Amino acid sequence: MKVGVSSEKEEVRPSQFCGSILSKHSESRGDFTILLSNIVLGCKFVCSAVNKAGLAKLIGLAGETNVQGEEQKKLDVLSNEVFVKALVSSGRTCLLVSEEVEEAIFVPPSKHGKYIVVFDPLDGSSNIDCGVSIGTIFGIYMAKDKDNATLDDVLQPGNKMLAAGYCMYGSSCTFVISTGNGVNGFTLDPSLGEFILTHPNIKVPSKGKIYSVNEGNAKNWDEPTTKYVENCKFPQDGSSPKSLRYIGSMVADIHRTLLYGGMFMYPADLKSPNGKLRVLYEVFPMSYLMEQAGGQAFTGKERALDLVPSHIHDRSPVFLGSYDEIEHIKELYAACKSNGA
Ligand code: AHM
Ligand code: MG
Repeated sequence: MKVGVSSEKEEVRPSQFCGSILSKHSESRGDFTILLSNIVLGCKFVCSAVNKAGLAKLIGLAGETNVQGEEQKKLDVLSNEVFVKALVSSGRTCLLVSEEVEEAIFVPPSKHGKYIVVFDPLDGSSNIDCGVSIGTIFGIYMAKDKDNATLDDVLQPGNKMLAAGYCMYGSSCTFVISTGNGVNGFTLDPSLGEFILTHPNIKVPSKGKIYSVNEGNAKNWDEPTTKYVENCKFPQDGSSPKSLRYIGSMVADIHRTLLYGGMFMYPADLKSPNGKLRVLYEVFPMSYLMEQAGGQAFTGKERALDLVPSHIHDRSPVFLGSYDEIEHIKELYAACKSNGA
């Protein structure tokens, strides 16, 4: 019997989806495949740690504060170490940016490779202790000169990313990736220890019946966000109200949005004019995936992937989801601008 969810499908691994990268770089020697294998290995390791977190006493605070001023959890610390080691030891990276580390990490020359990886090793950390889905998010850039990489190599718009993806540690472990040629999803078969292609060529529905936002911030929202959510609840066109779903783990909320359609947003508000989510390793990878799946990502001012970060830990408001939903929020921002609001 063939391995996979459908008996008609061959077993396909994430590294086999490197085709579009390899064809863009005819000099390719399999470096990207090796890099991706190490990322996947890191995900399997973190998945295993997440699954036994309660038993191994890996939940709770580690007693340190990260660069965002948030308390680090033990699993955050562990996940960061796992990915830094996996990426450095791949010998294919020269520069790393992690949510958990204040400064960019310059890889020692003996391990230099041409890729730059930006990542959030364990996103949704407020959900760890209650066993709700959490995940790893990553994006990959290419350095101009691997032996002289600088911060400028990483302070680039998201449209320069070569690939992006996430791994969700939920009721199953799901790895989703795009190398610029569509989006594919894989599910970890724990008995094999391998990711199997279960969601080929993911396309986000052009309309959606779900909106996803932390509504506790509503009193500080701007007018377009307020109007959008009001319209979700009290549509004026006779359509049914939308459902609200908010997990508070970006990976899980985006995964649902990719599969079911709708809108996920972390907008600006009066308290946080730049929103909460980090440009390089949260907004960009998810925006890349959403566009590759046929959806859109918008900041309230521009296409999210056109942003140019000026600092590695910059934040931005973001609206991600079905094509038509993002068109709607764009119209609301445009109307607000023309009214001078
Ligand atoms: P984290 O990197 O500290 O986990 O924060 C990011 C998370 C996202 O996964 C999620 O979308 C958001 O924070 C939830 O924030 P809030 O609790 O303000 O709704
Ligand atoms: Mg995060």
